[in-house]
Amino acid sequence: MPHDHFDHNGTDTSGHNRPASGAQPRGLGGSPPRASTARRALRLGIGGPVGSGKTALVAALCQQLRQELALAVVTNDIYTTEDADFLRRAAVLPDQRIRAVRTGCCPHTAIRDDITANLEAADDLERDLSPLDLLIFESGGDNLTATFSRGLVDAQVFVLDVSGGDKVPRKGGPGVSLSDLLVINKTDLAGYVGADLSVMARDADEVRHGRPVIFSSLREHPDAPEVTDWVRAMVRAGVAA
Ligand SMILES: Nc1nc2c(ncn2[C@@H]2O[C@H](COP(=O)(O)OP(=O)(O)O)[C@@H](O)[C@H]2O)c(=O)[nH]1
Ligand SMILES: [Mg+2]
Repeated sequence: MPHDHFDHNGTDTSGHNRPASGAQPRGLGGSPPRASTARRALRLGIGGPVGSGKTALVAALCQQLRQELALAVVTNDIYTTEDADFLRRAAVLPDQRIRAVRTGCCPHTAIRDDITANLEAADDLERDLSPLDLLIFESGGDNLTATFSRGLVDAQVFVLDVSGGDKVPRKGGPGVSLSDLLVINKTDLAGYVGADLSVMARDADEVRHGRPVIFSSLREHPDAPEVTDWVRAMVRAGVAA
């Protein structure tokens, strides 16, 4: 693991508290090289319904990109720090590169309307870990209307899964239609729920007018290779404002 060596005092679980002063890095010898020193981190939002595979995707991205990019993650849950705890247990990044925001309200509000807690968490991470190449925000699970404020993220990924049925893409909504990337996950379950992937592909193309769609099975391909390539290309392209 290319973990850098921080102590664990700064593992803020609210997103509001400053890390303890002891949380300063002891050494950055293991830090991955930064892709560029000229621009700030790409801020990438990952939204979508509860259980569609957002945290599994965040874990995959961290594992695939942590050696080549300096990255950190902010999770959003209503009452708990469940997703951050999962990512820490899975050791996808050093603990202090993972912050949990407890939204206390609909996570949709915290990523679109009142983004203060997320901005604070991002500022803390940028201050403690700078320079970063990539900052990932995972929204708490939400419905099809979830979108990120452009004041918070530069690009957004929306994750659906096939178990809701093949009707979901044609229901549209801003996440499905307007996200920079639509991921349709759990293709391994399509046969069990009678979902026709070609219908999902056709309907997604229709509502997205050429914006990209990637089908994935994180069960069969936990590395999420295509999504990883897409994120890598976004970072390299310098999409960050
Ligand atoms: N069968 C299957 N299960 C998956 C896949 N991706 C994620 N899961 C499982 O779906 C559940 C919810 O995933 P999670 O990442 O927590 O979803 P989130 O609520 O969107 O963050 C977990 O039990 C995952 O292991 C997949 O591609 N196929
Ligand atoms: Mg999650």
